[in-house]
Amino acid sequence: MSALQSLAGNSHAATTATYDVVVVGAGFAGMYMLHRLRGQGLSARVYEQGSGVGGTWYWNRYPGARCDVESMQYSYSFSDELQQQWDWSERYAPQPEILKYANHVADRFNLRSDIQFNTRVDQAVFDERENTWSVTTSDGKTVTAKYVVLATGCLSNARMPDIKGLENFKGNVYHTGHWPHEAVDFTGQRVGVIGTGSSGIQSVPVIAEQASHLTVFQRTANFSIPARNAPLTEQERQAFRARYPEIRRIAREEMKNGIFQEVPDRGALDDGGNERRAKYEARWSRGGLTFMGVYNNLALDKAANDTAADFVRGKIAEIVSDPQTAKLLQPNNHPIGSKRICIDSDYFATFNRPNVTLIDIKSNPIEEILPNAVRTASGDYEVGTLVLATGFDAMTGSVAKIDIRGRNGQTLNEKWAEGPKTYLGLMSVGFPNLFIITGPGSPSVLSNMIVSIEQHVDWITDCIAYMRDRGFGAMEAKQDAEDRWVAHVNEVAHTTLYPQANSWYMGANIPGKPQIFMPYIGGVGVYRTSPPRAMRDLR
Ligand code: NA7
Repeated sequence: MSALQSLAGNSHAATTATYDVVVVGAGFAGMYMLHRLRGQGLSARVYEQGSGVGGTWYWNRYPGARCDVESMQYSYSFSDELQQQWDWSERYAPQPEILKYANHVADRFNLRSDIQFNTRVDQAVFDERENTWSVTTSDGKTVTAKYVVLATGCLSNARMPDIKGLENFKGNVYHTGHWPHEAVDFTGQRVGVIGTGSSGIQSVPVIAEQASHLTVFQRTANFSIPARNAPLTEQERQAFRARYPEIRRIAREEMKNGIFQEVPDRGALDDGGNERRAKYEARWSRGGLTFMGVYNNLALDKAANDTAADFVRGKIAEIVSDPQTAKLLQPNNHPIGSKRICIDSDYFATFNRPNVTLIDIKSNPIEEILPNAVRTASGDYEVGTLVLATGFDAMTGSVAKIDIRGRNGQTLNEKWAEGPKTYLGLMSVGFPNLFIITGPGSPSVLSNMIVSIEQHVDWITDCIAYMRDRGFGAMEAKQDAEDRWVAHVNEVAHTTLYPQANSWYMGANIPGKPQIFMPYIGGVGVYRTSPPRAMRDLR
């Protein structure tokens, strides 16, 4: 059935407009995409499910939510005026400030007039005769566009856990990734938090201060490094701003993760025990993601990794007074860094509070949620409010929700049934003129997202301009180029310790999801050298 026939069968669909480009999502990727497309004189329509801009920062409003990349680097670089004028208040920006920044960008670049809020994209169908996409939205309308850009985000599809009885719970249930817009007050309540990834680790200390009692249900202990968050001084901001062009260039071109930092020149086992410990101590005191940057082989060599993991386990034992609780909080089933390392403010110390209990649900699984309690194999824990910090269907979840049909009516979900297959994480064969920003197969979540977003947006903009200048109708990767890229992504991942963890990078947190390491681990610098050479891989 052709695309047009299939649309003709949908009585709600009425084609209302034609654009050069439809962009799905108005987070940091969608906003910058719109800005660049307008700069090319192209017409674009952005659809956004939320009522405002900001993407992941619009949805993740849970208490304690912060970026784990420092504010001066987790920001757009495309406008020097913007980066010189915006004042970040803290080393790690809290969610409300990042959302304010997103709104500032939307206003400053006058983006809102081309964004349709409260509108979900449900379907995109490629018309092979016309080389156009028909895009159907949740308001029942269908528009036509030559290009579709999925700016749907990597951590946008919050995942409700499949726990028996959840629907019978009498109190409020909140998911960290879908938090209400009004502040939630836990004062005097018995709260249960399920999940101890980054969202759980950030929210637990804040909730513990309000709740009469907090029970944390932990399935897997995670490594976490203190953020050492603090206000940024004007001098610190100025020091960064004065060097911004150089810092941004180095972050893009020379760093693996898109974050400007010192590059280690030795491995963990090249230093003696005392020297190594002193270096870990210094990084622990400084705080933040750069802890993992102290040596160059922590992600590659298990023996090297063990030295860092042992150091952090030792810190947990020092901080947590009750030895049994400390032991439970010490991660022991994955190399440090093979799951996204967490950055916290007083997480481990929170378990010294008299109103906080840790329950190990690995050895003692949750059996059922009762109207006012969580039932585990060993007993019931009374709770009046539940916080689910259970994560996302990461990297592919938001794309999979859209019914995307390419050549010969093939759906993207059919094509990706055994795992996502892309060329450079940007396109998928059989889906011409459809781009994914920071898609699976690109550095995306292993990098400073804004660095990767800007690179993809710039590439897509250049690609569209190239095609327009030459009057080309459609483009996609060649099959062998995609096959080679998928194999390369997989091969590089398996030279590291990352695949040893049951992480969302692997799709391991979603029952039934194919377990494939999704992001490209070669680093943003190496990755950046691929696209310009890639034109021969396209048709
Ligand atoms: P994560 O990192 O996926 O963490 C989810 C947590 O929830 C993790 O501890 C899971 O345990 C736990 N979980 C998930 N499902 C269940 C069920 N059914 N029962 C009990 N526990 C469960 O998500 P976050 O939101 O914290 O962070 C995502 C990213 O956002 C983060 O990496 C940063 O990049 C920002 P598990 O480990 O699967 O045993």
